[in-house]
Amino acid sequence: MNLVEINFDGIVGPTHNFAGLSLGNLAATAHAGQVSYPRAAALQGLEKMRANLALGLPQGFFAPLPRPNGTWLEALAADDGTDPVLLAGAWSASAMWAANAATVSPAPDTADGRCHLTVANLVTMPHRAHEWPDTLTQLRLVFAHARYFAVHEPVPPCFGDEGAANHMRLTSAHGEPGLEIFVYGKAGGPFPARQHEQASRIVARRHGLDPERALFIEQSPEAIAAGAFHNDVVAVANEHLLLAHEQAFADPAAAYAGIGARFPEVEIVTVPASAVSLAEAIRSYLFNAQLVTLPAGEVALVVPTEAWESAPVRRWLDSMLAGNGPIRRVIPVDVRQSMANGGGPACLRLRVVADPATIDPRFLLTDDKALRIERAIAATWPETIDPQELGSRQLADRVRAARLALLEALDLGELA
Ligand code: SUG
Repeated sequence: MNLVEINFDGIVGPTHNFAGLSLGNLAATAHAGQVSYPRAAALQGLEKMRANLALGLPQGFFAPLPRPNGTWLEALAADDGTDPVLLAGAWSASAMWAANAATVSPAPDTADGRCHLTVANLVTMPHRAHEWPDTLTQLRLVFAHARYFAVHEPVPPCFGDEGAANHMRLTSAHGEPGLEIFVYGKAGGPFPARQHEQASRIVARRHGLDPERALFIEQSPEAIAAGAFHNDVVAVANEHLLLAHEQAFADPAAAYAGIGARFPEVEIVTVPASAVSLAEAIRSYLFNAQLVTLPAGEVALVVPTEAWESAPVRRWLDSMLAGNGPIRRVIPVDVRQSMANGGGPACLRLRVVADPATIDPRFLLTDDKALRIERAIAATWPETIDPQELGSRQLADRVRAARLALLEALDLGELA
């Protein structure tokens, strides 16, 4: 088996809009009501994928889900469109943030030697709670080979689960067994704690993880209160390296001791609040970066331009690059439209360690497919959406046709 890390990015859907639906996600609430640029958003996401592909990183993608979701509105008896929040929820393109699609345990970590995926129920936010049925359909298509993959239903809705955004994996190499770290929040603060401990424990048991190689860590309540609605806003891991803000975890000393005891090779780099405050880390999304090992072995951090342009973050990154720290390259990417809804480079992708030969090849990016995606987006995605337009029948027809044009270009008619 050729086990490699493949990043599956969610293609930004044609209904991308700013409705301010996510309490506790400061970027999303700050942009509520503004005009969005779905075409530019999708092209930005595509350029990020192309740049990673050009670096020699295997790249996959997920198609946007069918939106507006009329079935959901009907089930809520809200299809008359008079409830603006539910209406916006039905139109949300939030499935673009593929880090919330599922939690993934690669084959070397699981009891049956298959790669396990549990689709996230996303129950905390109504506009995201209706993603999972269509996401599950798509995951079962991408990872259809039952000899290599097990794709599970969501955990019961009494336990909130937000997928890989609260999950990190430490390992000597992607294809080797790893330590899986689940980060959960506790309720009681000003904003919802979206990842429940029980949900993480259910996922770990279902995936057949060795209890010695699964760790459950509480996220710091002050990080959630400051706007870190997912752990991937304040921490990121790759192979043996963990990069985290000093205030990421409720009890950092215990967290690091627990990690060190189970995975002694770990290298932990913490960014002190004196260098980058929690507020600036969340504003700039320094940690919502893709920490990747390039084919030549060099470690790179793919950061949003907002992080690169932040003076304190830049100082910290420059000192990392000037010294002999583990990160040797910083690659800024422009995903501003997604960022304005609280989604950085890391939110846009789901990491799957697998042999590409075992995956439906239609979901693996090539230069030719990128061109087809680009043409479909450029020809059919709306240039702008004013949140006032949500509910318009004309716009609904247009965005449905746009998605179908993309599916056709990718030979993915069964998702129509
Ligand atoms: O769930 N934003 C998403 C952003 C998700 C980011 N993902 C990770 N951190 N992995 C969310 O809050 C905004 C949509 C709106 O407000 O209209 C939104 O859903």
